[in-house]
Amino acid sequence: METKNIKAFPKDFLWGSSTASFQCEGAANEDGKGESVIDRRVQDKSLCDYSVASDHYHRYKEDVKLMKECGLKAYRFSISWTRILPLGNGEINQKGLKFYDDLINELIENNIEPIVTIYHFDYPQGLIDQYGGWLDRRSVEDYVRYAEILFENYGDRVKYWLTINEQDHVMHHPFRLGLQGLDAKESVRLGFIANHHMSVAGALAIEKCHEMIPGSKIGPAACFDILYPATNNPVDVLAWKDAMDIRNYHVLDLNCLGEYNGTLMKYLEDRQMVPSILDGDIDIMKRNRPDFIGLNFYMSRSVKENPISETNKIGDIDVRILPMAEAGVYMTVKNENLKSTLWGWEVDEIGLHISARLLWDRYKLPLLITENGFGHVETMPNDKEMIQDDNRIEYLTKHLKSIKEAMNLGVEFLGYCNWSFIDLVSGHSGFSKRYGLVFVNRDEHDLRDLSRHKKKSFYWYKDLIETNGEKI
Ligand code: BGP
Repeated sequence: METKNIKAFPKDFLWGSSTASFQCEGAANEDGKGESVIDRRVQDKSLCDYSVASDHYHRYKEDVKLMKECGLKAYRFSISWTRILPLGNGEINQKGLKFYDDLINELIENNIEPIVTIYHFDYPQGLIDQYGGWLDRRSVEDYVRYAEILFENYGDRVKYWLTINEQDHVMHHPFRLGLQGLDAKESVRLGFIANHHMSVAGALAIEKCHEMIPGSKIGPAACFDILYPATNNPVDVLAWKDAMDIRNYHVLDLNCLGEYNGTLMKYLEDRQMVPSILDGDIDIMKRNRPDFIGLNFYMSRSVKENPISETNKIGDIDVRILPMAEAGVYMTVKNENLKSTLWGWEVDEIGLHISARLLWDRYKLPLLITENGFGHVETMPNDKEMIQDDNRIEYLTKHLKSIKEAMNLGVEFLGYCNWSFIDLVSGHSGFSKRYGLVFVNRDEHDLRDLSRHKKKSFYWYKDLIETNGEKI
């Protein structure tokens, strides 16, 4: 609805920007870093050279200087588990600890609040080799020990923590679990086992964080690509409700309520996919509620019914990026009302407004936008020019407006971190899909000079932060 007297952003709003370790650091084999599932997957450099990424490991001072110039109040980054523990458990690598110690000090000296993601996709290959990683219960203990090391070493300076980035993505992408060559159905079944272990591990990390760092705030970073019913036919609305419970709410229900929702449990039972839940697991999750929800938002999707037939049987799953369709549950269809990015992501700022309100109604936890951004192809400008990324500015402006509107209706927000500060390696599309406020001069294979160049959106964001979002 139209509302009057839209509130201003709060004075302590965390205007920030995000990255993740493997996507920006590079130095994949330096200073004792161990191998992660990402390193294993990208040994074949046909897509892109990840081992250098944006070279942030060597240029972090220059990058923090740019953050300072932009006026960032917060920087969300992830710690590479295998820099700290090369095998995922066992010996600590002091050089890895030192890198993040230096980065955190640099941020604090520049009055930038560090927001640390404990684990963002780059799971230790060593734990896959030892016992199969998240599929084994031992993964819970190893994750918690790793988190404790971070709390012990950085807790005096870091107050904001994120447990796991996009647990729902990890469980649906076999390569993030170190799995290969499985059929879709089996990988979904194993994904739910991993999901349970991640949920318990995340809850135990919340417990430790609260014990070890008084006044700290910790929560999950969840991807919530909101779904819409494709039509007002009740069968499509019902498919939408099922898909929301099974695809969108299920991880946050575990993280924030300590519950397997009823729809999900029935779905798992019918497919013989209920993971083993030990006595006490539900209690661990229930008693360790996060302080906020980190929300990664990029797009919406639309769904319709997907009736069972002779050729479309229960358990049939179409795995492209995520399970996009399931026989007897739902199928994803194009939304003709929305424009898409070059990668087919349907741009939908109103979807962010609706998501924020749905999450607030269900969990009553403040939101911290941990990712939101526009991926596009951009080329190095000549000396006197600047990249005119007006499309990115428009995307970010509209999404921030939605946040303000949701705020006006009572939703609490701690801050906003766009994805990403500098250009970095995309999760699926190499270096040609750029999100940064700062251009990094390289392409997929030619590393060029990796120099940094401020885009128009950098100056737009700087101005916005200076005026506390007044122009939104
Ligand atoms: C999120 C991930 C990020 C980032 C982003 C954009 O799912 O948390 O790591 O990659 O999506 O996705 P992509 O790089 O595939 O465009």
